[in-house]
Amino acid sequence: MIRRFSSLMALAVALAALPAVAEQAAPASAPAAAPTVAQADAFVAAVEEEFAKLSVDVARISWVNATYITEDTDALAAAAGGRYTERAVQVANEAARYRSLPGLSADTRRKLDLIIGGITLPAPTRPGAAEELSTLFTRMGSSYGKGRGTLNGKPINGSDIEATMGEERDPAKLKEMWVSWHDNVGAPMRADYLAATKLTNEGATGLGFKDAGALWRSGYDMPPDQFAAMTDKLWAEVEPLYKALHTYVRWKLNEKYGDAVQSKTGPIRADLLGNMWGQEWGNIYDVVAPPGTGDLGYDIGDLLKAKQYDPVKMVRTGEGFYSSLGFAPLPETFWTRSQIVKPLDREVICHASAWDVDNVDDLRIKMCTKVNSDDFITIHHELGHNYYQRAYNKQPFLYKNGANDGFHEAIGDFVALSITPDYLVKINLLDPARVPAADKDIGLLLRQAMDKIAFLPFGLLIDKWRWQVFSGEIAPGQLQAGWDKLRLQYQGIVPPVPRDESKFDAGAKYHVAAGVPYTRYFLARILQFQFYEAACKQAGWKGPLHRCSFYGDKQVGSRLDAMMKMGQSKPWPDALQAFTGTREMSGKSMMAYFAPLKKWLDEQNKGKPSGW
Ligand code: X8Z
Ligand code: ZN
Repeated sequence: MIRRFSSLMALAVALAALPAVAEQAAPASAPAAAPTVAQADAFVAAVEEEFAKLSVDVARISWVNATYITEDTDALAAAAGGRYTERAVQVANEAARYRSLPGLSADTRRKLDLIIGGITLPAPTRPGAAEELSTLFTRMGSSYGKGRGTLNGKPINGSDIEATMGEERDPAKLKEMWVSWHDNVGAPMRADYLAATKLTNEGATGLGFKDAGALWRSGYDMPPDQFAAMTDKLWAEVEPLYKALHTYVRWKLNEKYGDAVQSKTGPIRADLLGNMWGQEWGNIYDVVAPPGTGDLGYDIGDLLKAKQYDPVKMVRTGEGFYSSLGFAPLPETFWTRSQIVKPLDREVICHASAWDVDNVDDLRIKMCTKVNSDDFITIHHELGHNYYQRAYNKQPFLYKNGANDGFHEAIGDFVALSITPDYLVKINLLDPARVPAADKDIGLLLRQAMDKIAFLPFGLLIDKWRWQVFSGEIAPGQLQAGWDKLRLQYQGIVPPVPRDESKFDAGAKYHVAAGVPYTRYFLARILQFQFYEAACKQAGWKGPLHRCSFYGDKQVGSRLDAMMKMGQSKPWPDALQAFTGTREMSGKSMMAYFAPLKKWLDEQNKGKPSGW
């Protein structure tokens, strides 16, 4: 999650506009008839000035709410968010009147589009609607933050249950955690979610979009339908790899747990995959490791623990990677203002996020870091947001954003692909004698695929579900059935117990509760391999792609900086070209990275049941 004009509203946790500002300091408003180009330019400039200020107030309220959830901070955040959204919708409506003016500069046209399409959760203009919508998302986000499941009948908080799902192997306990989390966190949100959907749709149609899904799909420098088609095309490119992984993993789970828990055919039971949402499966690598050569000889979490890393040292290590590329150290305030560990004395939103509170250099992360492999990667992910934010901080306000939201999500992951065994040796985490030899390449690739490939259908289906809910294709009485259907269709997984419409499993995923779009993560999973392949080429890497680390490569760093500095000032293909030389998003780099694994999986899968 990142904080900026558009995603502020996506978060819906604290969007402030001082009411006096909203009413009095309106930017040059559009005249009733025949506005001029000069007026359009002045309007855009005034919006940028107004929102640059408002966004800082919002960010501060939002930060306090997310790191100290109480009735009071919820109320403050909801009210502030409501005022901000109300004002954002007002200026979006004004912007619409300038949009088709002949003779506009490319920048003004682009900025008008960003003003109109940049509101992720727009509200209808009628009085009270914006605050109502903001209250709903604040409540759902905070409920998520305060959510508890159970383990052995005892309450367990969100960050603990998330980590335990990765470690526990007893199917009865996994089932208890899965069911309790989904029942306790998701189901109670159902009515709020429906109300919020209705309001968001009304807001989106008021701005001229078919529905809120079309609005969400409009932020990619192409028509919404074309964007949907592009995501399907990308999925088709990588789907064979997912199918092969699914076949292999199901077989291994059946070997481990037996037919009564995981059958040899059909879908995989969702709670057996080492992750609450079945979105990344790397935590069960031990269950699927190739016989003989599967033991990689190290696990990042174990290495960190052995060297007595604490969360702050993990973040310092992440910073060290970016420094090695030539980026300036994080500001001192990053260290004093970030939430790196979970506070013991209050409720917070543990789901990781990166913040840029003053739109310049007040960078922060908010995590409940545990010393394990997942959080080591997540730190690099969050820092990627922070370095991106700082890189574009000289852009005008409306361009302080990723080339598209997938780019923002891809930077840190792309960097983390460089966490190879050789890199771990360089930073003194791994003993050189324990660097896995070439015969472990399949194991290394499989470990990566369990996180990277497994995620793809999940990354796609979350918004397929929301797009269908927004469009009405999934009816209000079918939220759960629609969710289960997509989970089965794309991921080939099923809940460990039957679900009915009193449940609301989608709400047990943070981004649904908080109203944060998710297709960005699907795009990022694809893009990060394009960035990585390009960086390794720039670095002159000769060996197998997955062994490449561009740690310390200042040339890669400066090309990355050049792309990130562009912010959202140009259509995303321009940014992609600046770093990779190509203008197309494509699954080819990802397929190239995993090519040896695909071959190996196909051999393993011979004669095994495939599909579900
Ligand atoms: O939400 C995140 C980041 C914050 S932007 C931790 N991610 C997605 C998720 O956790 O569901 C990163 C990977 C996918
Ligand atoms: Zn992120």
